Amino acid sequence: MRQTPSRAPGGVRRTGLRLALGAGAAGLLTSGCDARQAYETTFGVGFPHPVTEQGKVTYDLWLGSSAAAAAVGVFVWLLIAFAGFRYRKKSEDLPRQVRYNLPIEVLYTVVPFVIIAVLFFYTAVGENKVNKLSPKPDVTIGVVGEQWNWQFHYTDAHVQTTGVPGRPAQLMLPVGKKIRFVETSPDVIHSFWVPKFLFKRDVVPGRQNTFEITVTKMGTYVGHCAELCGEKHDRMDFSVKVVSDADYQSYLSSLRADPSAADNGVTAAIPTGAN
Ligand SMILES: [Cu+2]
Repeated sequence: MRQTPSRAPGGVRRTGLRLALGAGAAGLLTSGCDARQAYETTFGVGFPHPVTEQGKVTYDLWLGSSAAAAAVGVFVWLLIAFAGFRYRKKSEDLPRQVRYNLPIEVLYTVVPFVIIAVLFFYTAVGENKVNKLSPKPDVTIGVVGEQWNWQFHYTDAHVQTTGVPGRPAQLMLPVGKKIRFVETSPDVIHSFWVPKFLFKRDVVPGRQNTFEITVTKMGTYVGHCAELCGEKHDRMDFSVKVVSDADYQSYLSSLRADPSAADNGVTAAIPTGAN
């Protein structure tokens, strides 16, 4: 008597698996946005969503690093679980004692090195993008961090806004423009930090630090000093209001006509010789 082929159930299962994988892949292709959102939700782990072109670079680096860390973590947990179950105590006999396994030792030296090299590569590429300065920025803003407040120079309007206790400075910026920041400090090290920009840069006495940012989303964002700069360091908050270019230009015009028109802080013409 012939036996019923035993491959049939397995074949059905494999076909089902192929169909499921195909449907999954098709779903991913047709809902790229959903896949991206799921990727961000899984690996964003607390990072604010960026509102600048440069922040997007930092954000993507973070997502990639988190995904790599998760992959390594899961792999290590699986290895631990495997070793725990496979080699758990089975008798009172001493297990076979081994020393040195050159291939394994080379592997666990080389693999972390490769992981670090890949992370280093993407970090260096991302850092170069974030630090890139354009030959001709659209707007230049002077940033002065001093104990214990911020001063912003609208160099195009020749007007400055200085934060005072109870009235922190508000920096107005146009959306979609290349904005160059030139930082100086008359006293100690401060750090210009806007969390939603995913960026901070130290403000160091005796030197000018420069960076560029292009904001992609209008809104009002909080900023802080991220360097413990003295007793009243906690006072060093400010805000950044990002508006359309037309609104920014009319704001500059109003500042030129009447410096006291600034929303916050104390505004005045930039003294001769300052940024
Ligand atoms: Cu400070």
